[in-house]
Amino acid sequence: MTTLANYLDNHATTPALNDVITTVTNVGKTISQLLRKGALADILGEAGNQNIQGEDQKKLDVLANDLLLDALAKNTHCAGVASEELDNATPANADGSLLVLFDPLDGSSNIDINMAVGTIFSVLPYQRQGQTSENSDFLQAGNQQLAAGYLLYSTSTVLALTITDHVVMFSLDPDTGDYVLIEDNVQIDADTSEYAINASNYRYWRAPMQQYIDELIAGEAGVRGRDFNTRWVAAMVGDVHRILCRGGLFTYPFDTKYAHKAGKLRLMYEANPMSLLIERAGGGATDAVNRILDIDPTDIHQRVPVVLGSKNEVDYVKDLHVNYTDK
Ligand code: AFP
Repeated sequence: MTTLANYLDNHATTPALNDVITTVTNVGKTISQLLRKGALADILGEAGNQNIQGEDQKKLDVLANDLLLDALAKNTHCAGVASEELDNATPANADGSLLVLFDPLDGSSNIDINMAVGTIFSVLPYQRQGQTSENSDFLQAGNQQLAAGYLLYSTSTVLALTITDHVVMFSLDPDTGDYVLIEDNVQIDADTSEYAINASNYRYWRAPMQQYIDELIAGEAGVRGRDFNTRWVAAMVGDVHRILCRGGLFTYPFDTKYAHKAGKLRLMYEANPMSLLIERAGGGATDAVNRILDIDPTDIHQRVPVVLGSKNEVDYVKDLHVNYTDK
């Protein structure tokens, strides 16, 4: 049996990275326990305020955020933290060599209905050791990430993690508190017949995305020549986990539903970490055309359209967009 501690001792590129991932995943154990108690822990429902995204915060959004913030503030290797729930990045230890970004509770609209939620995290290098970190220190492309992962709180609590060139998965043993290795090299099939999208936004999509989904719905009778199936967890962590387990395509495309949002998902602490995991597992991740990990960020909360999953399907979406001509 290999635990996360064993794995990190043998694979973490530096003791600092080992320590920061240990801090984040230890908080994941606490969040997992709180979710298991659910309504009995008086942690469900609204917190009564909104985050910078203008979204109503759930009690657990705030609690998960505060637990991560407090733990990382005490970690000497962490120079600063950026969170979906905080307007600006929070400086931590100026001598730290790492920056940590997270969505503390992704899919929080699922909490009150007892459905899957998760924590998404990303680790970037801190280039100005000895100085107080600022928002601008976090504006690094996703291809600079030193590590990325998520905790999925579902029927069991699973950790997916990439530090080097592959993706590993651990399951949290509630009896021992250990994360136990269950997959040592996750690989995604290049082809799929399963896709995840919130189809209620169809009228807001660009024409190429409408055509792509029309083709999938046409199934065997259409140009794709085979039937497709859909899944939608309404928590990116759940959809990405399914794709890492059995392939598929996930997309939250560009839409005109809200003028100031390119799509819904955030680049720095949702799309980038998930894209690193997907690519390291042999999949693809684009904004429909461009590789997400190559996007140079301009704001820690900027949004980005996302198409990720089975490589050949992601490439099909790109070709369709690049070669699209109005009929
Ligand atoms: P919440 O955290 O507000 O529930 O949003 C989750 C999310 O950012 C992502 O995890 C889902 O894939 C997506 O939004 C679901 O969006 P819709 O509610 O529009 O389907």
